Amino acid sequence: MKEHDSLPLSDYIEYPESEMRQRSQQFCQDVTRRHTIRDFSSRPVPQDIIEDCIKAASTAPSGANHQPWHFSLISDPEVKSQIRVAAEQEERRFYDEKRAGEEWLDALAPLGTDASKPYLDEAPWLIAIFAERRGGVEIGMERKNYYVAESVGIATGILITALHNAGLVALTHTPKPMGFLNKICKRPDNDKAYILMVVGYPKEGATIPVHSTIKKPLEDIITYF
Ligand code: IYR
Repeated sequence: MKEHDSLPLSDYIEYPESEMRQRSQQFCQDVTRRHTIRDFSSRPVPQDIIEDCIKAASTAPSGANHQPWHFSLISDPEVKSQIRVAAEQEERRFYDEKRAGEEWLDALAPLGTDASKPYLDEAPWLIAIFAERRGGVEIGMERKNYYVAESVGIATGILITALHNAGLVALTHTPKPMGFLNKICKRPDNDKAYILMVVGYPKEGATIPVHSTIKKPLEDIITYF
């Protein structure tokens, strides 16, 4: 490798194989209990817990370590309501005016979703995740970012897992198009609204669609060489 500043890897922990097996199985069991939820309670969630989950997400690997993500944390009912109004407007075009097209609407039928998004008002937190097309490793740098969608996708995956680990539930909501989020969250045009994460506790009697519990078996998703 070329000359560069480096540090010893000091926080790696190696486990005996039996413990690795136990830990990997335990983690798999834990994340199998994660479900995408659309029935949210309005019970508040302390801000510091959300911040810890975002801190976990921000450890994600990213193109050239530019960390091309921004998280707008929304708990103000007025802002949530603005987001609901704008999102439902897009969703009505998507569902009711059939902008989605028949094939897409057919694919969504087992989820039972429609243009009504009460959780955008009801859940205690909305996290608008933005992908920064430009930025660089330090704030204010005017550099191109790389593998932006991949980087933000990985960070979002860690965020979802961290939220679940903390005992919260989430919905990865993607009203399309999401340009209205730039305006409401005061993000520059260079940012692409990536996902609107709805976060909180499940409402009493919350349900999950049977469709979402059907997971592909390993033999269908792995090939060995
Ligand atoms: N954004 C819409 C539609 C939607 C699209 C997909 I792909 C989903 O997996 C679920 C919903 C909505 O939130 O209803």
